[in-house]
Amino acid sequence: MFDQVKDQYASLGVDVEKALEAMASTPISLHCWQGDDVGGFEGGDGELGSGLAVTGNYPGKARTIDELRQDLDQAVSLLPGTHRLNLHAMYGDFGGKSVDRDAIEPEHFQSWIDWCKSHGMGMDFNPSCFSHPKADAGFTLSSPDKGIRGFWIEHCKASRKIGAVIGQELGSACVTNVWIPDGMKDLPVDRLGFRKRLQESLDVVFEEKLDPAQNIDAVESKLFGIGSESFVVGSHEFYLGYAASRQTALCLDAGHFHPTEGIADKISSVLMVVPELLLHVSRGVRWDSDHVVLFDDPTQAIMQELVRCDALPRTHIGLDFFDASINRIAAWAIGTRAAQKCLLLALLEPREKLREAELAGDYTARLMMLETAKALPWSVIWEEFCHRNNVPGELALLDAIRQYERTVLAARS
Ligand code: RNT
Ligand code: ZN
Repeated sequence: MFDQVKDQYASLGVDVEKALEAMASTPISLHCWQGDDVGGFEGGDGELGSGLAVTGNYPGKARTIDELRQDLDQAVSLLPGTHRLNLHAMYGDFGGKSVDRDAIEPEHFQSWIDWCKSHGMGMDFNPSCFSHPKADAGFTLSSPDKGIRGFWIEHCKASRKIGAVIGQELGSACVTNVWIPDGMKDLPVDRLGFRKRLQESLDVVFEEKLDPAQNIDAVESKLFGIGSESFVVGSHEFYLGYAASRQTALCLDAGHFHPTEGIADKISSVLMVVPELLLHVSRGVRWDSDHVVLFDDPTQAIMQELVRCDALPRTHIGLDFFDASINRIAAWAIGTRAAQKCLLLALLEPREKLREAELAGDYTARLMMLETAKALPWSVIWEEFCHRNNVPGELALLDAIRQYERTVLAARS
């Protein structure tokens, strides 16, 4: 079956083995926070704030570092290919001590680095500028309070240093992504003041030059959050300008735009002005609700753009969703595999033929071929990819998830 399908693709000028090689060498950065509803291990109340919300109370959530690692192991065993871990600063291994955010050190992340090393995985990092008393007033790096601003500047600086150690130890650059919740429920009168302060703070955070082979800085914009409906300091325009002028990477989160506004069309433009792109592949439903990613049109469009623009080498693909209403490991597996399936479909596109048709002005052929490509048996290639990686195919996935639920998660209540 596979060989037959391979020939079929070859007749359209598509090299299936090359597509599979690209799949194998494109990691997805697994966000640790799907495993415990963005709780972290600081030993506080784990109350999520700053406009983020996780709904649902599906049993079996990871309560400790060991449980989270066990769950990540399980998730990884369901994913074809080699992936990365995306860790938030609040998930440090603090050994029961209370370490405030401005005091985090590489040593608090050594056990995660070792975990990644033993798994042959790279690692990405994020300062956690939310769910903290010093973020409760709604502002961090743009706060009018100098002390608050200073605290978060120190946290972000410490995070970059940790990022560099991660990159050095794992031999693969760590993407350290700064997202802050700063914004207002109601209409501000001094937008400019907040944005100037944010720019100044970021410039201090990024002052120290780090080796890009170890740490890559990224900044993430947002449109609105719960409690920041009228104003977000770090808007898309703000960060596009910031990243372009400072040559940092830009993070596009699929849920951070107007509900019908996709990020796919932004990719080619953004890559003209910033060196690298970070994606938070997510799915907003009516709002930035962080639903599990699906094999849907917006995600397909994102992956198509990455392939069509030859942008994979300059793009870091991360995920950002957190659903507590379903089995959390299933959420990781379904969402990550959906992103991978979209990428595979994009890699299997008869690109040359489509491009030729477009350049010749033959839009009839272009439209027809796009439809034909959807109808080709791409899922046979997907099953082959799963098989070569010794992970369950689509029909075996649910059983594997249920088995772990019965043997491991059920014991956690
Ligand atoms: C919030 C941003 C941010 C967070 C994570 C936890 O709207 O998307 O990326 O979801 O850092
Ligand atoms: Zn995000």
